Amino acid sequence: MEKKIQRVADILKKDDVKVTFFVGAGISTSCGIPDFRSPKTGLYSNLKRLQLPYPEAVFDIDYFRKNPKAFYTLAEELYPGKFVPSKFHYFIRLCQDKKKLKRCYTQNIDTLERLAGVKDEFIVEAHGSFAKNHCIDCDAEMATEELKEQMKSKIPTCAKCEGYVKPDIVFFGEALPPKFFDTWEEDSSSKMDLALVAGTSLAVYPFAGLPAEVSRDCTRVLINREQCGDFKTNPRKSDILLLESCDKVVEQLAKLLGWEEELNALVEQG
Ligand code: CNA
Repeated sequence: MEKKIQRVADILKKDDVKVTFFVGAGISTSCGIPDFRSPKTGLYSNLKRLQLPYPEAVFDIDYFRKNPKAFYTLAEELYPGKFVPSKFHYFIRLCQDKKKLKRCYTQNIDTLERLAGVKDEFIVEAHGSFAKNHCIDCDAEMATEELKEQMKSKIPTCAKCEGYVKPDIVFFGEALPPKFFDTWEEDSSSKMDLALVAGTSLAVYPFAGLPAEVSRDCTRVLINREQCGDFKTNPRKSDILLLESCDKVVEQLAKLLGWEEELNALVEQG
């Protein structure tokens, strides 16, 4: 493992080399936010109490129209504000500070990359976030304070048309934000040195298809508990597989880069 992490460090140490992150729920499990698919601890295996016809229904726009309660039960637990970033989130921030960050594509809706200090220009929230809220019928916006207030006693409802309001997180059956497609077009057609895929089962498309589109001269790294996606079905000779916990890997990586103290300082400052 150490040798493989050293290979990543050696690439990152080179002048002008930048890293592009592709991350998922696994970078936030150490913050106390369950992922979807981990057996026993994942959200999908703990959804029995919501009595869903199938687990993904909780994030399905058609199901939400008929039964918004399931999503709002979960939203109360997942709502940003209760959690602090992990070592991994701060590692992304440190890459930014060291001018080594090209972009951070995230499937997460917890906004912990922002909380760790990663700037908007570097973040692509492929599945949206809780930052804004809209009516699913007339698209009127509802302020977050109002949404939170209504959540205390009922399903948030539009003042204009009485449609249900939901945060702008992308549900199954909804389009991804234009920023996702525009930024990927820009990034995939320019130089990419290092693609670091972490904490994702690479199961949700189109996001899951990105690592396969990374150019052949770019080194792909997978930091995950399991081998998955294109790393499994179409492995490349140059791929680096680090099947370990995300925080542990960046802890070692920071050590090899000589960034350990700075990373710890960021974590401690919170
Ligand atoms: P997923 O399908 O649950 O996969 C998570 C992956 O991470 C699995 O392969 C796990 O083995 C792995 N994993 C879990 N913990 C760790 C760890 N500490 N170190 C290394 N690997 C770990 O989640 P994906 O992100 O792939 O699925 C995409 C969905 C999940 C997106 O639409 C998200 O919106 C959604 N989601 C987001 C959050 C969040 O915002 N924190 C939480 C739960 C689900």
